[in-house]
Parts: sequence; structure tokens; C-alpha cells
Amino acid sequence: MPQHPRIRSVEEYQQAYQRSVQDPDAFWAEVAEPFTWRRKWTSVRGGAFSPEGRSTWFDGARLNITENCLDRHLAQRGNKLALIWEPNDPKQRHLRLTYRELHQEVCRFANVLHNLGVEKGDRVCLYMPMIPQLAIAVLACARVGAIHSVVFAGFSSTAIADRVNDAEAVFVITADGLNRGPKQIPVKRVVDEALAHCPSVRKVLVVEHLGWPVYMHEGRDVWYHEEAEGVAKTCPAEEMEAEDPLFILYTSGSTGKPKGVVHSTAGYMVWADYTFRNVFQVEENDVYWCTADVGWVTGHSYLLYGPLLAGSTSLMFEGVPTYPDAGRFWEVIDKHSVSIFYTAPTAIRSLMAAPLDNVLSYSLDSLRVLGSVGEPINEEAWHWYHTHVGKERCPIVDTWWQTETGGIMLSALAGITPSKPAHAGLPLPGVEPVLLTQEGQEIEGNDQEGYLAIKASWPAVIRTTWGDHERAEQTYFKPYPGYYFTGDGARRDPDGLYRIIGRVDDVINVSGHRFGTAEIENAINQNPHVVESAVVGFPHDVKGQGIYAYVILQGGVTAKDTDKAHIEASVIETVVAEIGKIARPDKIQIVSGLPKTRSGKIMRRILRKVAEGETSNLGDTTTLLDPAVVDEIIGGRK
Ligand code: 6R9
Repeated sequence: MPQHPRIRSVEEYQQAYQRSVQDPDAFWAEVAEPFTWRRKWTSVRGGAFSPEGRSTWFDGARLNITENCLDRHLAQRGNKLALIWEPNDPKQRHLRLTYRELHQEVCRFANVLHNLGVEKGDRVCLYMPMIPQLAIAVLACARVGAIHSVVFAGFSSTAIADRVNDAEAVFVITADGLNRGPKQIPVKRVVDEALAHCPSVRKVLVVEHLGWPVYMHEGRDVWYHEEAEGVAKTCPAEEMEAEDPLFILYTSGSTGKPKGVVHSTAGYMVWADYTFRNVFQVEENDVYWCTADVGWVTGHSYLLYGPLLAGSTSLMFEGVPTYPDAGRFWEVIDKHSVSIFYTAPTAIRSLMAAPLDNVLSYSLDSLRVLGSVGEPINEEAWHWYHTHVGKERCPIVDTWWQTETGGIMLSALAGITPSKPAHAGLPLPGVEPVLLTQEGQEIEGNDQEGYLAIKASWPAVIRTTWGDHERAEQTYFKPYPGYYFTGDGARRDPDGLYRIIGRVDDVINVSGHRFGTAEIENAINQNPHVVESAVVGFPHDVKGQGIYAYVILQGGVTAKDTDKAHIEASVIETVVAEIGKIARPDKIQIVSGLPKTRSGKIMRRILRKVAEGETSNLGDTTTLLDPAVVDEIIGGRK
């Protein structure tokens, strides 16, 4: 049996990297070999990495990803833990599922989906708490060949409806409610509100979690536990084409409408597995914990698919870092002897703010490797993580990637390639990063800064945006033909390590979650008091970036202070209803006008500077239609 290739030294990294660039077909054929294929590929790399085309990987191959996540481990690892579930409430019992048990649960869930009429290619939307049934349901979709579209369970009913309608989903899986720290949220009710606007949905499958009574829509809604009664725990896996879509995941771009990023089956599988094993340097007995919600791409690739493909034990946590107190993460690590821990800078910063005792009272002896993802990690947070969590013993991997890249692109390999605070590091084998000037010239040499782009296809590159291929072309491949454009700015240090500076487009990164400024503006503009708005990011101690909204009111700024407070609250309410609490503006400033050029374009540069408090250096303002507006904005700064 061929083994999955593992890099174990800097020399091996260099060799693998060289080979991956010089002979990608041979390199990736070797990486793909050990998986379970129903039929082998006819070509490794194909299609076109260009604005008009789309890449293909392992074309002609047939497989089912769940056979690779589950079935093929049964002989060797049937009794090994696949999933450990830690509940929101530490007093409640945790749950453990072996590979054999998870396989049975996924098969049973898949049979229920079949029985309810879900077919290959159908889109299934999941709006679920972080419970084992979410993992099971995702895999069950993949088992029957349905395309899953997980919507983070913090999004509003409007956001669900938009996503369900865009994907024309026929089926929704949800639960009665969810726990988030001290709060309980009736998710089924949110789904019901959404589905009033979703004609494509035929059935809703409800998982019982809180034991709450919920309204069941006659003929549409069914309980999972009732449907699953007496249903078989074996289920043949649907045979999929390599390029069949595995999932859609919506993400924000610089325009108002979130786009459905589509990933294919084989390329994504190979990438998730290869990057997981190598970046985290996973060993057989590791207990691995990724704190991301399955509603984000990190939860897809590094809580579910990557770890299960590699036959690892993956921990899933229902709760939040600060409940019941700021020691919860560390308690869970000690309790389950977690050896690899992967979290986000925003979580680290929020825990840094708590008294140090919260972390010092746990041993954390089991930890071996630490990871960070989602946004740039500032040096202070890096050092705190390294000193107090890793006890200066654990390498940190700062992993840069995106929903669209499917998996990690730039990162240290734990303990092998260099790890430098605030730097993602070197590219993984198969990744050819470049820095471009604004005009699209490649910037040679080290100690340089530019727009980060990727020069050649890799197995998990985004295939399309659901229902609108043109949009994928416009966003990723047309800005600089021949390259995949990331939307990030980066610096290459004297040793060739990459440091991500931040977005160069109108996207803000709040606690590691992306929002298009236009998307938030669209939401704000739904408020009846508002005529126009402009949203920018500003530095925020915990969230990385906060949301700063400038709004122009119906009837001008004449409102009294009490009215203003009321209007601000109402604007926040609108954003929460349109998108969800995660997109709630941190600051709202009521203004009488926005700085616009003579051609009517909002000068966001100025709004950003004001929001950042850099009012002394606003740059060139000569093209402004009405420069007086700027003084008013500076004067009213929040
Ligand atoms: C995986 C994920 C992608 C954007 C990306 C960048 C930022 C992610 C980062 C990072 C600096 C890191 N980002 N990881 N910035 N260092 N290690 O987060 O995907 O939600 O699509 O966000 O997040 O700006 O472009 P996604």
C-alpha cells in the first residue's frame, strides 16, 4: 500500500517543493495514489488556469470522499476515535465516536436523506449548531452525492434565504435550537422565517438538540430521530466524478452579494489531506482540535475533511472561548489531552485580555503544535500564544489561505520550516505565490511588498461561483490574467517568508470573518431612517478590524441626541436582521454628507483615515466635490 507522503525535514520540503513546481503531474499523482479511487484519473492537471477557463484535477477519476474519510479506515482504525464532542456546558457529558460508529451514523443519515428524496447533485443547506449531527449530516450529503451548503448558524433569516435561493436548495437540515455560551437560540424559528421566502425547499429535517418544542410545518418538516428509526447503518456511497461539486460555501467579496464558492471532490480531498498532515505534522495518536465553526471554510477543511481523511481524532466544541470563563479552551485541552490546537487570533486576543491565571492554572502538557488562521496574528498575540499556551515548546503555524483556496497555501510546516511572528512563512508544495504591482508586473526578489497572487493552479483552487461563472472570472482571474488574485497585500521578507498585510479590496476582516463593505452598506440602507451609508474597517483590539459606519439620515443630521441614539440602535437592529450579529457595526457616525469625488465616487481612503484616527494626514483631497464635509466628519468622529 502506498503511503501518504510526509515531509520531515527542510531538505525534504525543498525537494518536494521543487518537484511540485517542475513536474506537478508526477508530484500530485504520487500524493493522490494512496486514496481509495473507484476509477483512476485520465489526467492529473487539466482545464485552464485563465479568466475564461476553469482548472480540473484528476479528471476522469471516480470516488466518494466519505469512503476516504471513513470506510478505508475501518480495517486499521475502526476502534480509534474519529470525533470527540465537547458540549457548551462543561457539566454536560462529552461524546466520543469511533471511526466505526461515525461510519454507521453517516450511513444511517445518508439513508434517511435517500428516503426523503435527496438525490445526487441536489443542494442541501445546513443551518446547525456545532454538534456531532452537523458533522454526520455534512458527510451524509457527500455520501449520497448531494452538494452541501453550510450556513453559519449566526446568520440571520434573510442571509439564509439569500443563500438557499442562490443555490436553489431543495432541502434544509437544522436543529430545534443551539447553545452559545450562556445563551440559547431557537434556530428552527430562524429557518422558518427564512423559508417563507424560499420556494425551492421541499423538506426540512430537524435534529433534536435542546429538546425544545418547535413548530413543524405540515408536509415539509420532519424530525431526524423519527425518520432514522429502524433505518440501516450501512449505505453504499454514490460514485462521484472528480470534478463533481462537493460543496458550496458562501463568502463575502467586495460587492454586496455573497458568492457561492464551489469546490470539487477529488482536488479538494487531496489538498485537504496533504496540507493537514504536513502543516500540522500529524502523528497517529494526536488529538487535534480546531476551534472553527463548520459554518466557515476552516471548519470544513480542518475540523472535518482534513482530519478524517488522515484518520485523526478531531475534537468538535459546541461552545465559546469565554464560557463559563476565560479558561475554557485550556480546560478542554487538559481534559481531552489535545496535542494539536488550531484557533484564530481574535480568540487569542480575547483570552489575553483576561487575567493570566485563567491559562496558568492548566498544565497544557499534552500540547505539541499550535496553529493560527483567519487574519494576521499580531506579534503581541503570537508571543502570548507561544509563551503561555505553547510554553515556548510548541511550534506555531500561522496558516494563510482563503475559502477560495480550499486549504492552507502559505504556512510553516510545524517544527520544520521557519516560523516567524506575524509571518505565514513559505508556500506549501504546489503553491507558486507572486507579488504584483498594481499594474500586474511581477516583483522580483525579497524584501518586497505587493499584491499577492498565485501563478499556477493547485488541486483545490475554486472552480466557479455557483450559478455565475463570470463572477469567478471577474473576481479572481481577470484582474491579472494568468494569475489567481487573492485580494490580499503581502510582504516577502529578506528570507522569502510571506507576511500578509491585509485586504487590498473593500473587504473587512472582523474576528477572522469576511464582510464586503457593500454588503453591510446594503443592509444599513434597508433602514427607513437611512438615505445613504459608507462602511470602512478600523483597528480593533480584539476583533482585528471593527466596523465603522457613516450614515446619512432622511431629513439630515438635525436629530436630537436622544433621537440619534434611537436611530443608531435601529440601524444596528437592521444589520442584525439582514446579516446577523457578527456584522453589527461597532461605531455609527451620523453625517450630513460623504466625501465624494466630482464623479460621485465615495473616497473611502478618507473615511478609513478618519475611522483610524489619522486625521492629520488625509492625503490629496483636491478632487473632492465638497471639502467642507471632511471637516464635519472629523469633528463628529466616534
Ligand atoms: C481560512 C480563511 C480569507 C482572508 C484572507 C486574508 C485573511 C486568513 C490569514 C489571513 C493573515 C493569516 N487571512 N488567514 N491573514 N494571516 N494566517 O480565513 O478563509 O474566511 O475566506 O478569509 O482572511 O485576508 O484573504 P476566509
